[in-house]
Amino acid sequence: SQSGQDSTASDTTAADSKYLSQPLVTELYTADPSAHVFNGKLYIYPSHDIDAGIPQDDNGSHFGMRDYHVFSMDSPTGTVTDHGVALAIEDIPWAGRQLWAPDAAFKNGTYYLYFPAKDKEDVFRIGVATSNSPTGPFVAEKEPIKGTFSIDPAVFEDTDGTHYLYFGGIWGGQLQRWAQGTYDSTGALRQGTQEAFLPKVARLNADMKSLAEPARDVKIVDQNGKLFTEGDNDKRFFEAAWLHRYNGKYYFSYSTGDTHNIAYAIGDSPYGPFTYQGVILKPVEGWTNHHSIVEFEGKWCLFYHDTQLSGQTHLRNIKVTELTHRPDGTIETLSAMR
Ligand code: FUB
Repeated sequence: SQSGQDSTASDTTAADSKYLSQPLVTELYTADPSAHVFNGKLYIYPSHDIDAGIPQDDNGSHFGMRDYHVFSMDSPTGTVTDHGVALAIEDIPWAGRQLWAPDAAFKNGTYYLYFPAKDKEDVFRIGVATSNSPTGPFVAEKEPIKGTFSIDPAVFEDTDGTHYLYFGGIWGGQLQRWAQGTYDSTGALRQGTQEAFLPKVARLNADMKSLAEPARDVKIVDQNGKLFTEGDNDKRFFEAAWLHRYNGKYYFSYSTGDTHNIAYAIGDSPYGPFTYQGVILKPVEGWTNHHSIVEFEGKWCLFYHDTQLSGQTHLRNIKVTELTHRPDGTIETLSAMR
């Protein structure tokens, strides 16, 4: 099945014009779009939202996704092709439930799909699956990646070919349960003046399926070099890590979760520290906000989602719009609703 952004846009009603852009896919619900250019073509690796019939709670239990589809586009304004099921939960030996936001990478003829899922003990882990095609089908490894936990993997390839895996998310993403380095189901969220939890990063081994080092904290600091507290919840990391490189600088972007911004910070190394700069995308319709940033044919694209098609927070639709780096390297703030 196919869904063209152009045809969707031509169906736009007056009421829809309040949105920054129109849904890329209308046949299924999609979210958390991780976009990459492989062999000159744009590929999108989103979550596939379904109504699993599970009531909404603060742990995100209502996000009960069971498989992934991969989409491709010839251009950011072109037709979107759905390549069908790329990986299903039944084919992931260790997974119990909830296939959340994935990402993908390419190396030496193999495509890698990274994804979070709860294991059979209900602990979020990050898995990897491989394919010789960017659209799958992907074959999952038997075990999750050793040394990973929590959610929202994002893989960044630096100019020297080194790959880094970023991950983590608080609340339902369980990052607070790993505060001491091992899993503690009673691990509490932080409050007020306590230091906010930090996302994680580790270099990947050449096999792309294992960490080359223990995961370390990604430090996000204010203009004075100070880490954020939990009380700074309009700026601190919540989930949805992404890294892109622009003019030799590293841009770490993420969702502030309960305050619904996509924020960003700039650093000189993929490991950080990253200095907070501001908001890329203001809150969208729906509770979650999750994005990716990719350069395609000289233009920078911001992929994101909202709930325009369903009006329900767990049934989202992916979108794309242009992102602008100003001459001084900062990014223009976008408002999702006009
Ligand atoms: O799609 C499920 C979860 O919602 C993702 O993993 C988070 O980033 C949020 O978008």
